[in-house]
Amino acid sequence: MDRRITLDEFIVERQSNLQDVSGEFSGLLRHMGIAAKIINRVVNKAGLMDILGLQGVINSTGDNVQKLDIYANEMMIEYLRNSGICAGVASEENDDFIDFFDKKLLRSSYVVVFDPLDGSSNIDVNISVGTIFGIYKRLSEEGTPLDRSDFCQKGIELVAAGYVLYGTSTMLVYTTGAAVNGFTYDRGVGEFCLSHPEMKIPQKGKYYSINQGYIHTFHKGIKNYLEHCARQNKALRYIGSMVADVHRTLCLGGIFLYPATTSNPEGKLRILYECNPLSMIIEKAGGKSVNESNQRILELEIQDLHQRCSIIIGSTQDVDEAISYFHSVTD
Ligand code: FBP
Repeated sequence: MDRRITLDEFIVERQSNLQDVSGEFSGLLRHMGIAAKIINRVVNKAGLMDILGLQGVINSTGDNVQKLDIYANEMMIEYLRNSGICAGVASEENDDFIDFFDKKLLRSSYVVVFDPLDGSSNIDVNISVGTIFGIYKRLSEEGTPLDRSDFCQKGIELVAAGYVLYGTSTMLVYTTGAAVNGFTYDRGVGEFCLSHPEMKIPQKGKYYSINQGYIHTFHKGIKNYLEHCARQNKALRYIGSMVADVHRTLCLGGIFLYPATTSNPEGKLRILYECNPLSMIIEKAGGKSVNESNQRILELEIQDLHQRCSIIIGSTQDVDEAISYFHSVTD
């Protein structure tokens, strides 16, 4: 019986395609897989541990931080630091980037940006949450301290992006710029195994995903588009965890929108560690990702680690249709 190829085997097999002579990049990808397993173990039994609920702290983007957010964040930082092949990280849960600078560190030409646990509002109620990550090649010279510019790079500079979805099963989906591949965690062998090779998003889908509760604060064009979706009998699906909503969109097609609102005039979601990595995944799967001004998310300039943007992401035909509605409305 054919057995499933594991994530490690898959990465090693493709190391030559990546011209990753040193194996450093492949090593970093493998470390992301192990960090995912460590977080998955706790997410799966969170209800049995004293790890649910709020930590009682507010993070740099004003969110009430959950205990599990902190745990996942510490695991990612500790694990990437100990890998010895990651120069530093920028996380949703830390105001500033963390430089792992250490004279002993041999080679560290990559930095990692991540949202340790996306969908915090769903953690305590056992609804799917996720980890989102992006890998950049550092701009500053190896063996020297990192600089903010090593992190504030456009999404088009990402060398890899992915997410882990802690759902009915745990999946890791990533791309290094070519295909998008999905791996499902097999508890029996403790490995992520290739389950969704070369994922492609349908050109059009029957689902739209948005927090319609904010409709009174949306731009007229968005309201018109939502009326159009209703007229088209498009089905509304909104989990409230971006990873889960975008994963469904990747698999079944459709569109996920988080527009600007009065409380978040720039949009709510963060470019660096939420929108860019998921936009790379969707684009490499044949979809599209833009903001309300129809600018490609991956081309947006980043000045601040926690900069926000509006986002319309999903099947190309659906995104184009939505944009046509926004632009048909002249304020
Ligand atoms: P965090 O949980 O990582 O802060 O992410 C933000 C997020 O939870 C997204 O996952 C989700 O799409 C969105 O916020 C939900 O926001 P809202 O509750 O305003 O609809």
